[in-house]
Amino acid sequence: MKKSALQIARASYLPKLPDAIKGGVRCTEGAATQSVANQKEIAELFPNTYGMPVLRFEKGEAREYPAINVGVILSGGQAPGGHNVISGLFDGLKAMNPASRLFGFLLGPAGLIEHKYMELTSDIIDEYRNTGGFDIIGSGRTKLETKAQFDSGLEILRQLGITALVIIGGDDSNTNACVLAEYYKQIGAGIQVIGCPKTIDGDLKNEMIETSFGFDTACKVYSEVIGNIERDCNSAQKYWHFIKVMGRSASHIALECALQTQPNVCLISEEVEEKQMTLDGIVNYIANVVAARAAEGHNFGTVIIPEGLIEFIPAMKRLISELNDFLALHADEYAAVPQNEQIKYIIEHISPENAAIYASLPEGVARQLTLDRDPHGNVQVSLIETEKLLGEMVARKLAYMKEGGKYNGKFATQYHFFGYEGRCAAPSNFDADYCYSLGYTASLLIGEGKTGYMASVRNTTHPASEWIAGGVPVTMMMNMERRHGEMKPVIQKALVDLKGEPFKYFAAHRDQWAKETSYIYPGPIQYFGPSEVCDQSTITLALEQGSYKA
Ligand code: FBP
Repeated sequence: MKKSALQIARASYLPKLPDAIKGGVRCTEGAATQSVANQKEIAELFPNTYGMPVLRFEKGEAREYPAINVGVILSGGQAPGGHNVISGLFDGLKAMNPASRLFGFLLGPAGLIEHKYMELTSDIIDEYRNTGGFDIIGSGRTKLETKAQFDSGLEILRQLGITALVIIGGDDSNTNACVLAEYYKQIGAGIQVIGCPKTIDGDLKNEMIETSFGFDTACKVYSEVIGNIERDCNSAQKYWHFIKVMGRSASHIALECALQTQPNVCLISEEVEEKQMTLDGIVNYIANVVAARAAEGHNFGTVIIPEGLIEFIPAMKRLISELNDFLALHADEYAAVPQNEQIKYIIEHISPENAAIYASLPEGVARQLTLDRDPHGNVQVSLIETEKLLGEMVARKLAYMKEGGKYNGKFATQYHFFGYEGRCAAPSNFDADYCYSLGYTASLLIGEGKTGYMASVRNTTHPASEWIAGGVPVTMMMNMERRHGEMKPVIQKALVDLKGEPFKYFAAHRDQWAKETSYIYPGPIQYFGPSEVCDQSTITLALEQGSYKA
């Protein structure tokens, strides 16, 4: 396969490992742990994997490990660095015993259930070191949650002589990994299950997991292009750019991109929800920023919008929920309504409060809210063009303000959505090292015979040599949440903490960024060059760990 010059040069990059795990290791155990909430319920649901201690690897004597066959699965959305998790796992297993073997299940958890797999040999692994994407074995969103699936998985694991499985995924996939670990332990299957924290969304993090992998690279890619747009915007001085960035529910990506690029406006869904903001309130906020800049002769600007915003606006959430229920019950009747009467039909059939909001939406968005439903009958929020919704509503508001003499500028818009552009980028040095260390740590957890653990690498704002590698029991991160009408044990999702340092820093500067043109242009990720250019962590992580230098 033909390769780019960067791919060729990058293939020889040797990811850094924490010093503590470079040679022989010993595993130290902390005190027994508790789940973050609902301790009694979670202890009852996980009698075999609850309460285990946090583990830490320290330098120790080299020792012999038996050869072992291990399986690996990539689960959910792509995130830069997945290939390095697999290469770290592979190298770690081979370092423990060169006769160990690694099998990859294809296209996500479905590969395990449907017995589709391939052996990952050193030739294959070498092709994928330090590359982006999940294409080495593919990924998928099949949920691993029923006994039948677990049993079907067990059949192929037994056939291949696999006694440990590594699941690389987000909060839901790692929750399911823990349920699987518990089940295999309960039935005495002799299969260990270890998780690795993946998602560009950055919402799988807590005291023991400082960041999920991929967040660093994806945010740097989006910030590069947002910076380029800001520079274009400041050069031509004629457009307002409305930029939506991925992040299904949490706004970590939007916040990090704002910290890196200092746009005129960035919305944070968690704040919108806490302040119970209305769509109108958000539109007024943006329109006022536009008007204030216009008064200074600046008819241009940038607005960052988190993908999940719409579901955090309380009134929109209620509207979407009523539309979900209504369309589930009246799908056929609605389908028979002629297209030009569909909006009117909805307005006449839903509650007056929701009908008023629905009627106020631009036609395109109103249609998206009723047409695009997922297999569970829910609207697919990520397909709603929130950036256009806000741009069009701000334009309407400004026209109204103009009539009242409160605005006298020009408002022309450009729209962007950045998501898939960043999920498979070649991992930054941070992600390349972090992912490799996570995979290597997973191999050590396997070597220790552990199950129900997630690989954890901490102290990540320090040089990689000082990183702390270990394992955290998945049950420690769990609480009970309502899912599809039932209370379920799940890993607690980390939304943006409005009392946390990253948000506080943003909130302290946003008025200035709104008024002035304070753009920062981060430029592309650098893989070779001075450490202060190539090895920076995200600003979120630096602010959280108290190492940010403004
Ligand atoms: P994961 O949580 O599975 O890592 O995926 C995150 C994400 O990239 C979201 O940011 C986005 O909303 C979603 O996946 C898109 O999903 P899909 O890849 O199925 O289009």
